Formats: sequence, C-alpha cells, structure tokens
Amino acid sequence: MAAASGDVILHEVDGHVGIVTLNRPEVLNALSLELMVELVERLEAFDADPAIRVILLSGSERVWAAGADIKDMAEASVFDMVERNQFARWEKIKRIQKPIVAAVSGFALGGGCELAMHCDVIVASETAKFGQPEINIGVMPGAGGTQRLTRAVGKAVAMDVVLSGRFLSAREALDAGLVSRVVPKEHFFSAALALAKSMATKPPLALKLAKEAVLKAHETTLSEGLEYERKLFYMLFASDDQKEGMRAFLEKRRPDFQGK
Ligand code: CO8
Repeated sequence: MAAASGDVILHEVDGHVGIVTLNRPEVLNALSLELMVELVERLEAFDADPAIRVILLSGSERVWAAGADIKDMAEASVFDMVERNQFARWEKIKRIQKPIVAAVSGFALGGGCELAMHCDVIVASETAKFGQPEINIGVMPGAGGTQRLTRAVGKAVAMDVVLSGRFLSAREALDAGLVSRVVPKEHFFSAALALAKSMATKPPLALKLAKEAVLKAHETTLSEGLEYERKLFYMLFASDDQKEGMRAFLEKRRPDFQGK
C-alpha cells in the first residue's frame, strides 16, 4: 500500500486493478475537501494509466464514508459553498472511464452513499448501511443523492430514505437494486477485489464503452440510448481485442486481450 502516515487516501496496484482506500478512520472517512482533492487525483491517475483496467474503491470494514465532513460546512455561507465549487470535483469522478467497483462495509451515508453511487458496481458487506441523512442536519443531498438514488431504487424508497433519513440495510439495498452483491463482512474486500480482477481480464476498451453505454441509460430516451449503444458496439470492431476475443472463442482457447 503506497502511503505515508496521515495520508487520507491510500493506493496500491494488484495486477490490472488500481486500489484506492479512504483513510480517515478517526472521523469515519468523512469526505473532507482535502480527501476529495486527493481521491479525484488518484482516480484520474489510475484512469490514465494503461496498466490499470479496473479501479477498486474501498473504505474499512467499520465504515465506507459517513458523508461530507460536517466540520468543513457547518459555518459556511452560501457564498462559501458557491466559491468552493466542490461539485466540479464530483463531476470528475463521473467522467472516470474505467469501471469502478465499490467495496462498501459499514456506513455509506450522505456524500458517502453518493460516492458509492458514483461507482459502477457496489459490493456490500452484510453490515453495510446506506442512507441520505442530510435531512437531520438541516440540508438535503447535494452530490446526486436525490437523482441517482431515485433512479436506482425508485421514488417510493428514495423518498422514504431522503425524507426520513433512515438507513437501508445491505439486504434492503440489494432488494431495492442499489447494490449488486452482499457478502459476509469478513469477505467484503476480497469479494470486491475478486470481482474487479475478473473484470480486469476483459478487454479494456469494451469495458469502458460498455460502462459508458449503461450510464447513458440514465441520461436519454430508450431509442436514443439504443442508437448510442449500437454505435459503440460497431466501434469495437475496430479493436484488436474484438478479433482476439472472437477468434479465441472459435479456437477454444482463452483470449489474450491487449487493450488495443
Ligand atoms: N463529518 C465530520 N465528522 C464526522 C462525520 C461527518 N460526516 N461523521 C462522523 N464524524 C465523526 C464524529 O464527529 C466523531 O468524531 P469525535 O470522535 O471527534 O466526536 C467520529 O466521527 C465518530 O463518530 P460517532 O461518534 O458519531 O460514531 P457513532 O458510531 O456513534 O455514529 C454515525 C456513527 C451514525 C455514522 C454518526 O457519526 C453520524 O450520524 N455521522 C454523520 C452522518 C451524516 O449526517 N452524514 C451526512 C453529512 S452531510 C453530506 O454528506 C452532504 C453531502 C453533500 C455533497 C458533498 C459536498 C462536499
């Protein structure tokens, strides 16, 4: 793990997987301004690194992230908030092209839940708790919670969570469609890493374009989305990996994808 003591973000590389770990345990990984700057820098560095095919974002077993750092915001004015323009940083996470797997254990609240929803696949420990409790501190979700949660789980559950501030258990989150897999807490990291490694055996360009196409489903009409999908599908026939993948299938061998 590449880190010095006091680092709020840790990172390491395992094969083709870039691993990023939130590291402010004393405040339950609250997403301070500093942490968000470092997180985005690290995600962008992995996104630009050709050796990395998939990114794994994790917290600790106790907590994923308990939201934006309330100390950073408690005395802020509307002018401070506008001047900080923090959401520009979140927009950069949205623009990461490689798949991001979230390994979520413990609390994923407020900005923490929103950060998990910026990831592409959420693997949750059975102890995970998802919520948008901003209503309890006089505000409301601001990094996409009202939009992404509603698209993920539908209006009924989203309204319940956003207006009451209650937490969803991992099982509820699975049933509602917010997370893809729930695993025993002792395996939350290894299960997410295994998934990320398995994805990293796939052709990198197809991974990126497939991610882009799925995300497009939230942004457009069905017919425009289908058209978009078709064009990306055609584009993959310009890649060596398409030839390799199909030939390997026909030759009954494992494909060797080069990311070209
Ligand atoms: N910000 C700052 N510090 C925090 C935060 C936080 N979000 N959450 C926990 N901490 C600190 C506590 O103050 C405490 O510090 P200390 O030991 O110095 O008192 C330490 O972490 C441990 O926390 P608790 O003692 O409260 O631990 P418990 O196990 O009793 O409770 C909870 C855990 C339920 C998670 C509780 O800490 C809690 O409710 N936290 C706040 C959750 C919350 O309201 N999150 C939403 C924040 S607002 C937000 O995310 C808006 C996002 C907008 C977009 C982002 C723009 C930047």
